[in-house]
Amino acid sequence: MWKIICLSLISFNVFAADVMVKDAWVREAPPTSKTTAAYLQLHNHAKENINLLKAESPQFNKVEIHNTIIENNVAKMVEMEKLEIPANGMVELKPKALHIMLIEAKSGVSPKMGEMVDVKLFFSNQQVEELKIPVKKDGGMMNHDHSHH
Ligand SMILES: [Cu+2]
Repeated sequence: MWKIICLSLISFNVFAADVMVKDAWVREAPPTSKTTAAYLQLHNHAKENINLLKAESPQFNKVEIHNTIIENNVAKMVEMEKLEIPANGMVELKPKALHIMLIEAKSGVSPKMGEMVDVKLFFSNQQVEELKIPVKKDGGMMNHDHSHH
């Protein structure tokens, strides 16, 4: 009986690590903005597709999974109900593409470079990832808040 319990604990741990998060960072927003975005890579080591179902942060009122689409030459963000990570594959969230939108910092100011943002990710395989993501500058050219001509 004891053996069975141990084995099931081990297999649960393996199962829980199906998704690996890499290279996570949060973009430092302009001083006037309460909203920013998180970017990261999601690696799926399972033999099945896994969905990212939702994200949460205690530092923000709302967190959404967004994609950026170009419509009539204008970059527009759309909310996604879920984000599929293909079996043995990878999805990259990056500026001007998929991202996790961190909406309305509860402190009234979005986090500055050097600070950390707590983000919790919920996946369809029951996996929950608790992340501490560093805030970084975005290199200047990837700001999707700018309107296009
Ligand atoms: Cu967005």
